Amino acid sequence: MACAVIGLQEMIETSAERAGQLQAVPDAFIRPPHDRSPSLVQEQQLPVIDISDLHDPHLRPLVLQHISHACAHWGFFQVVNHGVKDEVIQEMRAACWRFFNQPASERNKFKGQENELPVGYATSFNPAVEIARDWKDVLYVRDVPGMCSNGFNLLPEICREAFQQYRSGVDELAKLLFESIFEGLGVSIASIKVKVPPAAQLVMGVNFYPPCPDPSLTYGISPHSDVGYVTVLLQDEVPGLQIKKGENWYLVKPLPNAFVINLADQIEILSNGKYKSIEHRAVTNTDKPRMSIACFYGPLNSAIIAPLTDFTSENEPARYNAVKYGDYVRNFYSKGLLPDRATLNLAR
Ligand SMILES: O=C(O)CCC(=O)C(=O)O
Repeated sequence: MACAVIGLQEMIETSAERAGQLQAVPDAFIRPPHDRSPSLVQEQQLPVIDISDLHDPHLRPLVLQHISHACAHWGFFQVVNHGVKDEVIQEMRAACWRFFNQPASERNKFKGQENELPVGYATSFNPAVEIARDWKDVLYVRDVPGMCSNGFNLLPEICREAFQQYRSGVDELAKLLFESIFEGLGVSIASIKVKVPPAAQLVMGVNFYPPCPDPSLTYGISPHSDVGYVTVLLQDEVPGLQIKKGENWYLVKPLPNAFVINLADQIEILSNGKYKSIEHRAVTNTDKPRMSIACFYGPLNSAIIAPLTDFTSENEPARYNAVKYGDYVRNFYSKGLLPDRATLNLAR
């Protein structure tokens, strides 16, 4: 379906104000004053975990302890020595830039808002319902078995192979982490296979945030929690990602070639709230474009997700209702991004 909303990048490129630069934030992006990013952000570094020892049966328990501590206290952590080859990461970054550096006429061949197509080039999250648009465009690609064709085979040739290679590497990492997260909670790998619907769908979003004339008026991406199981995010060297812990916001400092891992809503539901899905957002800056590549792993849309009996008892009743993941996703995409982890209300 063609999308009528003009993308941010195109708006900037065709700006008549001064050869391809906007001098002010257009009204469509300006948030109400009570709903803008406060400037106070904590500097504390999130956990950084070397996961190479997950493959060593003697050292694995120690790494699992680190992961479980990070999940319980932060819900967000960075991983290094993760096994995804450096050249695969570099080629992926280059491929993303190749896509966004094309003329608008080429990019717009893929135009379509999120959740509409197997591959799409979209702007903000859901401009049809947002009070203020986010300062970003996104190239997304989906592999949702049973729902649509595998978008990775439909990408433009200038980036297809790099995306496929990158996806293979990150799939392996996600599987390793998915198992480790449950093992850290005391669920054995054998039980996970029986009790937890597999992480069988992937939505990848390449976020492109152009420099913004006044970052205090708008967000790169509004506060939200992710809806699936886990997200594996690659940032570039430009800071922007912030997460909420208690009442404070923390910057996730970019580390070269580290992946940022975060827990999403379905892990909170399955673990009956032992682990939390964490609210996060991205802010913009005046000088540098920023790019992030998010891989959102989730179950099949037909999967029913409910707290595992491992985490419920007479004293600890289920805190979430069973939900069909497809309904959860539909609800998510029908709204703008919601703060305060409000997507979880569907299971409460
Ligand atoms: O750009 C980032 O660092 C965050 C991206 C994000 O939260 C998302 O794509 O949902």
